[in-house]
Amino acid sequence: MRGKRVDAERKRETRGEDREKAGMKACVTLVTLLVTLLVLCAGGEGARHALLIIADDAGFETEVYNNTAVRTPHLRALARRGVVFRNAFTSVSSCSPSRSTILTGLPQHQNGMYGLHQGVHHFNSFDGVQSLPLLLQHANVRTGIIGKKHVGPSAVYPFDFAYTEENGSVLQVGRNITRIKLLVRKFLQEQREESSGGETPPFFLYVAFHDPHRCGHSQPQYGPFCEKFGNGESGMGRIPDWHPERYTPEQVKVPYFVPDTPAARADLAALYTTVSRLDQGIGLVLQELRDAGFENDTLVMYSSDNGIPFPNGRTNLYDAGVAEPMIISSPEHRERWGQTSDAYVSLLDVTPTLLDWFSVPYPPYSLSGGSPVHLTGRSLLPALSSEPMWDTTYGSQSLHEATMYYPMRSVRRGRFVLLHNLNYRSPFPIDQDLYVSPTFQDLLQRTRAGTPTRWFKTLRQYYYRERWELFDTHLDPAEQNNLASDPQHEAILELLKDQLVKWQWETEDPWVCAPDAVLEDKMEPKCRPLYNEL
Ligand SMILES: *[C@@H]1O[C@H](CO)[C@@H](O)[C@H](O)[C@H]1NC(C)=O
Ligand SMILES: *[C@@H]1O[C@H](CO)[C@@H](O)[C@H](O)[C@H]1NC(C)=O
Ligand SMILES: *[C@@H]1O[C@H](CO)[C@@H](O)[C@H](O)[C@H]1NC(C)=O
Ligand SMILES: *[C@@H]1O[C@H](CO)[C@@H](O)[C@H](O)[C@H]1NC(C)=O
Ligand SMILES: [Ca+2]
Repeated sequence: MRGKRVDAERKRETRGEDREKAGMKACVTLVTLLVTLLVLCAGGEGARHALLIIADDAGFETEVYNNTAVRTPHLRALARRGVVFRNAFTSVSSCSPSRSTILTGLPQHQNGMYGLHQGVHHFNSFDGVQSLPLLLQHANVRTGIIGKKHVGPSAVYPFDFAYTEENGSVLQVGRNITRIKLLVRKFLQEQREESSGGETPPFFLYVAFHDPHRCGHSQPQYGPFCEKFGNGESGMGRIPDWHPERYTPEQVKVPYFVPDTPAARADLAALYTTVSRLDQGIGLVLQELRDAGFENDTLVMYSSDNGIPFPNGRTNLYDAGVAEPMIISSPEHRERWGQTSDAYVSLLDVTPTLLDWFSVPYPPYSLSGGSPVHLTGRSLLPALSSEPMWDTTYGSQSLHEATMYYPMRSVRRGRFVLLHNLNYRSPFPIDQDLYVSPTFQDLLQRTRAGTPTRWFKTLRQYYYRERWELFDTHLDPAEQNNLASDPQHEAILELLKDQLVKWQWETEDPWVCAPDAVLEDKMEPKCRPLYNEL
């Protein structure tokens, strides 16, 4: 904002020089105008701020998306002050890769975060990536992160204020909503203290809840979704600000991609309880923003990094893995408050949106030494004024855990989605966290025993996929009827294949020639055939 103002002043100055020749009077008028502008600037009016709230593995378990079984009053309140997107998608259904795309605007195959960041494998983005926090820092926007970071290296993702799993307990900074509230308060207080002469500098605060991620793999003592952590029961500790909401297995709404079994229903009920902690945490964060007086200058974005951790969900590029909740609330765009948008938007749009909000340009640079990097996402601010005609999003997944190599690329356009499963001859891999979950264990046991699974697929279908999958999501929202070999859909298949590969070239995808050719990228990059019968 301030950058924009300075530019405007410079332009006015240049124009002023021209006019000097035309007459002194005009010049005096201009100087007066300039002084007025400078005074306005120094007055601190108009500094814009941004708050990005990302939940971990959250889905549509909220009334905002018409799930009436869950109570999430704070998300509902946020939706009343913003636009709800019904077609928001992540490009990748895995934690670190998704967070890297949120914070860079570049798909995982371009920024280098191919898989999860934690542990010995610690996937990282490339050193040269110019991330959102880096660009904002260079533009004198103060940056803060509270909660789950899960990306690296530090030099690519710098934050001025950081309370994350890197220097604390992820349960505390990501699930203890009292702790999160106090950290937000601290950040905003420091922000006020940085004000000089009444001017509050702009800030970007990223609150990355660890809720409602599963827990059974890491802290099983707190229940499958850590739904007992801090509930005041013996050994669980207390989170003073949390009033747990409890649900019975009969109350939950079972999504089409989850087996309707007692085990899965109990699993979903636990998820709902954890969603209540997320929702109340969001309420506390927004209250801190109001109390600190920033409500009317702050863009608030809410979304999640990937789909819910159930079979067909997280780690898949199917709808259940990539469709995300998304609410954007802007104090400067009230005309669409309370409305829903059908525009197709992507988490790759978060970085362009926030750069636009702060009037920070994306710099020219190259990662490959070849063509310059450019963002293929877009600013979503126009959608806050009127409904746009955006109808396309892209997907790109390579790994989740290091052993879970299953590269996929996808394009969604209108009612059609095309998926390219590059390694379709290997079984689809299962992550450790899902494996031990009550829902998946039940599915395995039922499959082995030959009893009805009450699932919409067989495990065999789930593990073994066609190379190309084309679905008509209007007629077939569960994506079960593959049209890729249907002659009637050949035209749309070819169109989407072309569009997908074009995006892969544009985003310098190292997998662009796989699986039936090799990318030779010296001199003129091209695909050289393997004759491997794929
Ligand atoms: C919820 O349902 C109502 C009524 O059918 C519909 O108008 C609204 O768009 C739905 N909201 C979302 C986010 O899908
Ligand atoms: C985490 O890092 C911040 C600096 O960003 C520091 O102020 C804070 O004390 C650290 N927290 C812990 C628990 O070490
Ligand atoms: C949550 O954080 C608050 C404030 O730091 C602390 O008093 C409380 O014990 C914490 N709760 C748990 C369950 O760790
Ligand atoms: C924000 O604006 C509304 C009216 O538009 C006003 O009622 C409220 O007090 C303002 N909040 C702050 C923190 O200035
Ligand atoms: Ca996640």
